[in-house]
Amino acid sequence: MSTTAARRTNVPDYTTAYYFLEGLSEIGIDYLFCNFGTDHAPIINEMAHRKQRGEVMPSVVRCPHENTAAHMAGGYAFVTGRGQGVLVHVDVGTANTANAMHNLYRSRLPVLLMAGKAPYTVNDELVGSRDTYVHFIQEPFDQASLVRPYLKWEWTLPSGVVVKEALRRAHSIMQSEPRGPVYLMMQRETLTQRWASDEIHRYSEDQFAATGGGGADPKLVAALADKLLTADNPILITGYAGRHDHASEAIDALAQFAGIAVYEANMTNNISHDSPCFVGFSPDKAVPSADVGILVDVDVPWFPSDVKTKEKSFWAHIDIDTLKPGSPMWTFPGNLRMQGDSGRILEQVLDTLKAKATPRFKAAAAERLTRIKTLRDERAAHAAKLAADKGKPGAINPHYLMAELGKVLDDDAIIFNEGVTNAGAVLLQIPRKRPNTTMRSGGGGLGWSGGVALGAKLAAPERMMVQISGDGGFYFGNPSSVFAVSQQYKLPIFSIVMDNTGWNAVKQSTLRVFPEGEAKAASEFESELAPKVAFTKVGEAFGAYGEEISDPADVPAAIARCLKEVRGGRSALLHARVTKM
Ligand SMILES: Cc1ncc(C[n+]2csc(CCOP(=O)(O)OP(=O)(O)O)c2C)c(N)n1
Ligand SMILES: [Mg+2]
Repeated sequence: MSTTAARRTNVPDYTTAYYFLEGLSEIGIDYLFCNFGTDHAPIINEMAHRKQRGEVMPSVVRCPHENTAAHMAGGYAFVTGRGQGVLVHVDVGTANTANAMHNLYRSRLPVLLMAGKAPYTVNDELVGSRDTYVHFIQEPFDQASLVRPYLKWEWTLPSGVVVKEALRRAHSIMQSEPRGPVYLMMQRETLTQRWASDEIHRYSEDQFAATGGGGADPKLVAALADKLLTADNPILITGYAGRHDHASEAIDALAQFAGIAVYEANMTNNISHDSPCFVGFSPDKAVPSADVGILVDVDVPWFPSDVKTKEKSFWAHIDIDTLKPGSPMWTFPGNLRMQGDSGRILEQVLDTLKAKATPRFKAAAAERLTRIKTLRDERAAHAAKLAADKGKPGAINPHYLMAELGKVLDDDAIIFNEGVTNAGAVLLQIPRKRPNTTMRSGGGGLGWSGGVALGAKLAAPERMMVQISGDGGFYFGNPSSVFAVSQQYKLPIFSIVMDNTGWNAVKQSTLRVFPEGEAKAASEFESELAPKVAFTKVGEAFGAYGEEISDPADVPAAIARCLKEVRGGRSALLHARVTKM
């Protein structure tokens, strides 16, 4: 008798799927966002088995659409930093997550995507063999290719004996910086294999932890400090440093000490807008005259077609992801680049600068702070002026709508800003005190904000989650699935649809490329959508509170009613007819 066989007589054995669920819990997966199919029979059976035995396993959140499932995992990771599991059906379910995987990859959010694969046996040779039509047509040659551009790692589980090892590897990779999605595929025959419990090894976090970002080489730090010492007009641009509180604090501290104007460009995770040096969301006017620039956690600090840097200007690039290996082209300046935890690196820069600071530098920095204050005051006045125009019936001014919302949201609320051409109004009118309380997707796949808001709510039930989308974005988000999950799992969110009657971004893009073209002459932009839609009914179908407004006079009371409903435990959907495109 072999050693394994001998052991099996004494040690209880279970299926791969049983250990798979245990392994998920061991790597810290608390939630599985699921959309099931025939591939999951072994897992569903073991879920019942483990539940019956009172054994630990992740909680299941059933999502009617995979777009919701994957984006929910993204929202959970946005709040906690911890990737969760998404379990979908073979190639077709994977295909339905592709848009979300794009968004999560570009937003550097960890997620463990998992899917079955069609069974490989057809004559009932093994438990789980093919037994239905779809098993014969759901096996493409390269299932992972459906999402491969958005993955850091992928594998098909070859045997249950390594299931926990594979999960630990998937986890270490998704959680290591820069974070992102990983993908594990499994066949039914693998999931039904039986293994003695001492054949399945544990892989502890202690020994197989993910790697984070570190500090920088002190020589490079000193080189940047020297440049700042003599800079006349330094600026700092960030896009996602706000994902860490300490990075937001480090930016503020360095900027105040050195008199640096701070911009958030094409932001995805906000820093604190309370910082006296924060001066707005477009560095376009500042870049051409900056002699020293610091890029901190950026994807697109400006559009090179619109903005040129000053000749002989010096740029430092500090980023958890300086190389952008996921982008074929990425061409922003960096006379020196430091990859690592931007907060830690900026702390190093500040310490070094403090040690070197001269009276001349301090005087120049103080003078710059006065100029920065003027810029800040001008911005605030500009925002107030825009918000003062309430719009008119049928065309509520988005700036007014957002300013009213901003008045009643607390600092802990999180805004998921999918406002597209109105995203600027959201940012300008609702400055955020706390970092990471306004999110925009790092990707361009519309339809993320509902699912992400739900996942965030699951992670932080005490906080208000506000989804803001355009009318076009609302459709992309599979809203029936979003509100179904909200109802079933008691995850109330506040959804606002800024309805400008269609795809304004598409219209504006046509006008940018062809300012005097045929489309403009004919006023034909192929952008209008159904004009008389009652979006509120989509929410109402799932027990959400719905309210449609078109008169600016109704804005404050409608927002108050919606917030009250959300606090009372159900989602609210505010359909606002805003300035038409
Ligand atoms: C999945 C997906 N399909 C298509 C697009 C292209 N696209 C970019 S913006 C936009 C219009 C969005 O309309 P809406 O949400 O109403 O915002 P608006 O442009 O009107 O401000 C479209 C279709 C996209 N980004 N993502
Ligand atoms: Mg629109």
